[in-house]
Amino acid sequence: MLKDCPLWPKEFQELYRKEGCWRGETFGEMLEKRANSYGDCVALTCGARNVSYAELDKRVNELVSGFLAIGLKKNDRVVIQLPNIIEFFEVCFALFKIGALPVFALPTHRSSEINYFCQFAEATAYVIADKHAGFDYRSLARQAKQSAPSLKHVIVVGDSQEFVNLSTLYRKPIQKKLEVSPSDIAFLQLSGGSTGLSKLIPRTHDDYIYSLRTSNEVCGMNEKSVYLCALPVAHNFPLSSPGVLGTLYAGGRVVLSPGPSPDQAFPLIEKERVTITALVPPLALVWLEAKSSRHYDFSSLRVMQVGGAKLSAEVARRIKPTFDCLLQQVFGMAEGLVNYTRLDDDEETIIFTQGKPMSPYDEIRVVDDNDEDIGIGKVGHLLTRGPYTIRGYYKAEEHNAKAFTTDGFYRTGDLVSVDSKGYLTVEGRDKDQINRGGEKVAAEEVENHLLAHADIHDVAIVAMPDQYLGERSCAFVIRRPHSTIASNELKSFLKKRGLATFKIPDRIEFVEEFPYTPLGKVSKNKLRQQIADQLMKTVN
Ligand code: J2J
Repeated sequence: MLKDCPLWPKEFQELYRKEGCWRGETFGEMLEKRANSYGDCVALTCGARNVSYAELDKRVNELVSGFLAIGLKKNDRVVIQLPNIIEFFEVCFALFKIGALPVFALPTHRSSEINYFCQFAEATAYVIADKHAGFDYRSLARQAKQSAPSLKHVIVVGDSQEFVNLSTLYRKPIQKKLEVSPSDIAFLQLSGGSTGLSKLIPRTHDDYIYSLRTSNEVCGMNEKSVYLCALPVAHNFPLSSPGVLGTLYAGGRVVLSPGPSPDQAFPLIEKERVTITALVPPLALVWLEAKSSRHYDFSSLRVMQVGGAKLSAEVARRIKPTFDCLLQQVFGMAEGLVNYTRLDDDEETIIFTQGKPMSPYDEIRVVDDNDEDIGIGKVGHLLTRGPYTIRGYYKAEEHNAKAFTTDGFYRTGDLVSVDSKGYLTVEGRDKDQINRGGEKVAAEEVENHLLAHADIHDVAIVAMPDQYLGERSCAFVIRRPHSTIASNELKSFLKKRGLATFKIPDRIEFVEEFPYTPLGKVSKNKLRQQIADQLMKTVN
């Protein structure tokens, strides 16, 4: 078992097993069982390539052999940064079978994030595509090798240059007993982060597979389901709610789209007869706008899920009439808890709420600033615990003491209200994070990068309203005396430091001083108000 991962106390483990939530299955066994039951059925479609369950399992076993041959072993951490391609699944399942742990990076991450993941997780391997969307990932690998002494292998899909080519690792399967337990950590998922750098989220086979099975029930997934993965596959939403892994659990078919644009996704919906897909709110808006001018057959589509950020009621209302399918709102988090509106909920519930917890074993508390429970309909902090919500981040003892209550509830950082039927509405956030249309930016992480600039005295980053993304980021900056540094110079400074583009502040406001709270902290509330007022004035 990987060290430094707080797990459920014994009595909860027993409860979740006794209640049949955790059924003692691993991802490796899950794939083998599906290969037995659905061998000839297509598991994955990517471009012209169709891979059956039997082939997937065979390729995975070959890769297990190759991974073992280069020395990968149980509990090794492997940073994976791949686009939506079949190899993502082959690599993940091969690692699951060995008991090595994928660490899921996003294709938009750059050297700042990748170096940190490799260092912090003490990764032994890093798996990339050669190039994707015009970016050469081998340059990231070179930097990662310099910065993380633990990194022994860089494995590349495509032109590998000085690194190992993934295609050379599909070797004759060997008969070796691999000891992987369902209660082992299967992988490390990334948190959106609020304080400093992203935390790593340890998820077990047992808990994650339970979340897939429950998601499948709620979303009506079965072997006829065809799931279009338009969002980046490693993100927790398309990975598991029910996403690509839920679809494979159900014996359905995953269709991989290289990207989420209507030009990429619409033809796939028609051609592959897609039944369900998942979007973040800004994309739902783009799809709504694009639908009338593009004449594709959407008649197979039953469910359009939208989540990751708050969906406005105006946009929600347009989904069903435009696509002639059900809308499902999804409010989830990589730490665990996932809420869904149900497919048979009434219109009002689907349009105005973010759903209710998927499992009867999810415990929800809405509390005031003193952790006292508050009543129905009132806005408070959402706390949760349950059979698929973590009890602590990986190697983060100090942070865990703040992010979890002493009795194990995770402090989500979300402000919600709950109605009499148990449905949640997301009303805001008390974590220091900007939600840029589903992409999470931890203010402190970007502030620390800016503070490294010699011309900057102080900085505070807040969310500002945005019609399209819901929120964008605005950095308030106090320059050092006599400095005349401009916004574009600061933005290129951040880019050079290797920060993912979505984290670079959309706007920089130079100020002489910050407003303070009575307790002497920078008042981010006032700064948010200030920029919102300013934007209102420019609109009017
Ligand atoms: C408002 N805020 C939302 C929603 C997430 C399914 C769906 C989403 C995620 C995800 C996920 C929201 N309305 N509908 O992992 O399995 C914000 C909240 C939450 C944070 C989690 C899944 N859906 N959010 O988005 O770990 O603030 O997971 O705490 O990326 O996104 O972000 P993340």
